[in-house]
Amino acid sequence: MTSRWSFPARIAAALAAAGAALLCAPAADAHSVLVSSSPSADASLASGPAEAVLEFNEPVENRFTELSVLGPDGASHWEAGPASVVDARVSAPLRPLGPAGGYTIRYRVTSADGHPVSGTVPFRLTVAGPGGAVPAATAVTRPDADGPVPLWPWITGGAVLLGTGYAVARRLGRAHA
Ligand SMILES: [Cu+2]
Repeated sequence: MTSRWSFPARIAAALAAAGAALLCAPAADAHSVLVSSSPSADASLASGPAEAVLEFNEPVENRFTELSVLGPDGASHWEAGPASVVDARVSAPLRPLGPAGGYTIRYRVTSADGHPVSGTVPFRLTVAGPGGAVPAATAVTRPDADGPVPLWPWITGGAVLLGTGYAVARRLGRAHA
C-alpha cells in the first residue's frame, strides 16, 4: 500500500467528517415556520378570543417559548398565563380584551433545529371588551428567553464524536498492526 495516509488515519478522517456532517446538519434544516394562527393575521374581531393559538409547520421545542398579546397601546399585556406547546401548536390563554383597536400577538419559539424563531401577528378588536390589562409588573415575561441558544452542547457533542472517532481508529489501527 502506497497511500499517503495510513489506514487508521483514513478511518479517523472519515469519522471526523461524519461527525462534522452531524454537527452541521441542524443548521442546514429550515427553521420552523408559522403557518396559521387564531386570531388569524389582520383579523377583525367583535369580541376577544379565549386564547391565542399559533400553528407551525413542524413540532417546535418546548423551551424559551414566549407568547404575549399586546394591546392597542403597544405595552399592555393581555395573556392570562404562560404559553403551552403541544407538537406544532403553541397557545396561551387570554384575559377578556379591553379597548377596541389593534392588538399584536408576539411570539418566540425554538425551532426543531434549536434556533429561535420570533414574529408578530396583528389583529383588531372592533368593539371594546370588558377586560383590563395585566399590570406591567405581573405580565408573563421570560427574561431568560432573550439570551442566545447556548453553543456548548454542540461543542461538547462534537468533541465526543471526534474523540470516539479517534479511539475507534486507534483500536482498528492496532488490530491491523
Ligand atoms: Cu435553524
